[in-house]
Amino acid sequence: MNIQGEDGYELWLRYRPVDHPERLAQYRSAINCVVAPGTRETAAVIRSELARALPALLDCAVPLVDKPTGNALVVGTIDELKAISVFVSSDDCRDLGDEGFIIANGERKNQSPISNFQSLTSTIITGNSAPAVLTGTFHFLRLVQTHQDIRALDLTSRPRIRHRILAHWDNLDGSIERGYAGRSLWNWDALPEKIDPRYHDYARACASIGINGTCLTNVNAGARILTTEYLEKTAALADLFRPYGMRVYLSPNFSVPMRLGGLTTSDPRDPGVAAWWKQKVDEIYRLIPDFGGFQVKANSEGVPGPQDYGASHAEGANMLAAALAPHGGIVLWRAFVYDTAVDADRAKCAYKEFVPLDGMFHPNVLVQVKNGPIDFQPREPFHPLFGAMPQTPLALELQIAQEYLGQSKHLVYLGGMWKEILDSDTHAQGPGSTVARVVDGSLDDHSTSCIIGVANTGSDRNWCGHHFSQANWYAFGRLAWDHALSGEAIADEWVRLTWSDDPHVVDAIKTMLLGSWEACIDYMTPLGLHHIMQEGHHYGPDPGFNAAPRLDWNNVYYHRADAKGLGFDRSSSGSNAVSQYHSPLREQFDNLNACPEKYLLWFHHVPWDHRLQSGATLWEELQRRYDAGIGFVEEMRGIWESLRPRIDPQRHEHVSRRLEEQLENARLWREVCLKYLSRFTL
Ligand code: GCV
Repeated sequence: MNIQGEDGYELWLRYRPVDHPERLAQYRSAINCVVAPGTRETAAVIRSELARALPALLDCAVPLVDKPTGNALVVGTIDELKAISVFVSSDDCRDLGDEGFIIANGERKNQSPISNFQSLTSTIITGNSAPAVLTGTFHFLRLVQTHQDIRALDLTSRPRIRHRILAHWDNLDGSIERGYAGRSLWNWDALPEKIDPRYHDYARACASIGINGTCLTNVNAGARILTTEYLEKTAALADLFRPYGMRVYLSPNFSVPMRLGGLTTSDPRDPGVAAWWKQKVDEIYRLIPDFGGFQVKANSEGVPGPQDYGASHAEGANMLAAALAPHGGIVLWRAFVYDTAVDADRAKCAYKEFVPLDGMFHPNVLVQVKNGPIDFQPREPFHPLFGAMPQTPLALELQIAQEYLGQSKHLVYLGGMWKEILDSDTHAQGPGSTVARVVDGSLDDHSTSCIIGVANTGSDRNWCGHHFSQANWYAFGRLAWDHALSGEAIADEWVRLTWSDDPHVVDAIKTMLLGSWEACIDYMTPLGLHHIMQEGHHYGPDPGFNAAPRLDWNNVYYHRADAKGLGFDRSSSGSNAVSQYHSPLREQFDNLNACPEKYLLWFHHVPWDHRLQSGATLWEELQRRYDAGIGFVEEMRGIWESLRPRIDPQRHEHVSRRLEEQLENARLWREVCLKYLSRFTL
């Protein structure tokens, strides 16, 4: 048991000695030495990771050698291995793509994907590209870290989604919009000369979970990031991230041709504007040959866009896409729009604006859609755009930062939330048309796909503010790679890697993680309530808030409490947002008695005395939910306290303090919300 103090910096890459005698013996005999012959920068990264990890995990020397002898770990691309006479059959590599990897060893020689390899007991990690081998290396290390049997490995893995990106809402002054873990990781003033070693650790962490892109700057963008000075700084980061298989993306401001280029318009239909962007994009690619592309917020929350000139979202996106296409770049065009002139129900706006544009976007444009139709609430039904734009690849945008879920003060594991969204059946092409299949492109046969998560990282020593928020960064990456993994399996891995392999600790922490999201919903926004957080910072409750200039920036707009009942009537007799879903969901959501209770107040204005499945009235059930949410936080506090002897004191103390704050805040939620709502029920 490791009870030394830890500060959380190492994340899930702690590489503590294997605390399992039988497995340790197996690993030591399976890995006498490492052969990693590559000459590219990524190969150096692989060697350095193995040199850091294996001696620490196995608590013995593991030499790096030129030729496999004895039981070696042989790591390299298929071509690199060929050069040392280790041949992998072409059949086995055919379906790997450029990111998939194989991990196999010779004990299953006759069935294994490794042919012509003499040693029966060596283990091979290979793939078609160096970054694929790096991902495989991290996967192998994870097997060792979690004490798996590695004697008969025959494992092939490739990502289901092409672009797996972390989106940083980081500003050039070092602040982070919705950042709860300190300042930005990017020290723009010191770049490009000074490279913070932490950038490497960031890239290691991302690569270890399969993230292959990072959008460095806030979607609420200024103009400066596209100046040559800042592009050179960006290029320094791109150079650093490249060996880790990560591409860099930026968020431009749509009016930058006027702000930087001195043009009189930023109208995407103006040839001068298109030429300005082409020149700017060419400049970017001269500095960053593998630049990923642009993530664009336009005509949203006051940010400029093509509609300022009477042009459409498609025209705006396509103009940028045309500049990026010759270089292989993509446009992630955000569908987070809610113009009150489009519809009085904010939840309906994006669908109404974007569905008519389906089929009009260039092939290198993906329309980026948040998981739900409002804004990263504790729970939302899936966004109705999923399944409604078959001719357009849709990127799924998730928020790892818990803007509306207690930020870095509350322990809330989001794996379950994201799985609920990914597994939601849109019924777009009959049963089985899940959001996951829309996003990975398989439903509509798109060759490109993307998932993007708003990062929760910052300069805090433990990266994410709360030690447990690291689990959400981890879960995002693992699901982005393979959305078929369960939230539970990911939680299990993360606990073993981050805390301990002691079964008691694993079970206890998993209980905390797996109950935490539903508990948060219960003590904040049960039964489909939404957007009743305090204005501006979105932490804590304020259901009565009604002082904003826009109707839909007020909390009373969302819950509509009155003497009759509670909830937003989006049924066919209300705003009819239900009509944006395919049958049979539309009918199910429309019917007060068939609507899943988790979405009840999202779709219906429900009478206070309406009886729920439990037999309780709405009012009684609300009270029960608030109590249950608080009860779970109390339970987490108890579980955590019981783990004190088994967890290092530094992290234990930090989490204990956060749990106290969470409990206090959960109680406040109950007090404020029930007091406010009781005005209408009494
Ligand atoms: C980056 C919400 C957040 C904003 C964010 C916006 C968006 O409204 O509160 O901070 O802006 O979403 O996703 O564009």
